[in-house]
Amino acid sequence: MLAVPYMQMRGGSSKGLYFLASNLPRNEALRDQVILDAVGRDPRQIDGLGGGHPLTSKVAVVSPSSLPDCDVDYLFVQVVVGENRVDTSPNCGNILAGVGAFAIENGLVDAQDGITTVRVNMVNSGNRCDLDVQTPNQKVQYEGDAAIDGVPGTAAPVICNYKDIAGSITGSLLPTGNIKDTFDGVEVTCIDNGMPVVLMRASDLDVSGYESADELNANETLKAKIESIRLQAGAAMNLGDVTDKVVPKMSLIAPPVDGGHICSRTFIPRVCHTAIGVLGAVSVATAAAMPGNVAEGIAEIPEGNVKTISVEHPSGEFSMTLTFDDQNNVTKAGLLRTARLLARGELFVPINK
Ligand code: NQM
Repeated sequence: MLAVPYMQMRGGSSKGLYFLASNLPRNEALRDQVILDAVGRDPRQIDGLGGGHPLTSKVAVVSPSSLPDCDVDYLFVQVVVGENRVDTSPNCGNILAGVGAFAIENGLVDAQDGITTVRVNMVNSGNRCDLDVQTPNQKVQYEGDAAIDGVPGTAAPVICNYKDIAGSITGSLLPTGNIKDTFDGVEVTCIDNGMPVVLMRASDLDVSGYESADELNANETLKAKIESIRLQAGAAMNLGDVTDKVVPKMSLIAPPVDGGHICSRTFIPRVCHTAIGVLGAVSVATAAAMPGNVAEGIAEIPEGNVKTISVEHPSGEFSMTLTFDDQNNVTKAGLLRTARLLARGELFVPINK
């Protein structure tokens, strides 16, 4: 067996394995085989450390940055549950929340006394995010008073400041060139502000948008309709054939009911998220703030160039502060996450099959 040093962390409302790139094979195909053996190849991931769900089947590969103004490069790898393959097309803002602590714990960044800013180059999208990690006495602090929905208890805050994330994967904020498109007779808004997402009015798909994730996951008719729209929208968003990709994500939207600005139920892309992805939420909020989008008349978006927008989801809400320029581009997205170190040590993977 090959012994691979690793850490397991909860990053935001996801959980994943974190590796130094230097501890994995350099060759990408071999690296992905090691990752599949580490996380698990079967639907239950019984022969690996994954949890059998997209949110617990994730990996961060971290290395010193190739860019002069960043500290580390972070590659996100989604292990596609039960399909024995990985997808590196999307980014993940939840796993990102643990990257700062991981970089400091592994000596890639020197901790300051107080707060350490770790400048991350997000390799999947080529965008940047600065993470403010709590480091009193130059040690990473995981415990604290910050709470995020989808995670029990409280932990130390990690402030994530994303820069210029429009068109992260598709090349443009509105990748179809339109604020609204129609697929299978359903009006949608296709957007990419950190994550390619398709917004659809829940009522147009014969659901309320307030159902639990379990109820929506049990609705096979709905899931088939969403997948048909996804395949057409993906091609129109310059993502090609998305049959085997985990983007675009699919968000059902409805009027807010719990003090937020818009209510969401997001498929990632075939399982309904029990909360919402970080960058998924940023994309939903950005779309909802643009004139003519499919959420007009549904979302209640605050005025001004700097807006704090709360996206309701099945287990609470997700708030972020978006700074818009005069062309309605988001120049900055600031949000709160937490992270926790769960385990560190060596993970064993077979060498010969
Ligand atoms: O959108 C789920 C998650 C994510 C991704 C997903 C994420 C993001 O909750 O930035 O965080 O959309 O697959 O971790």
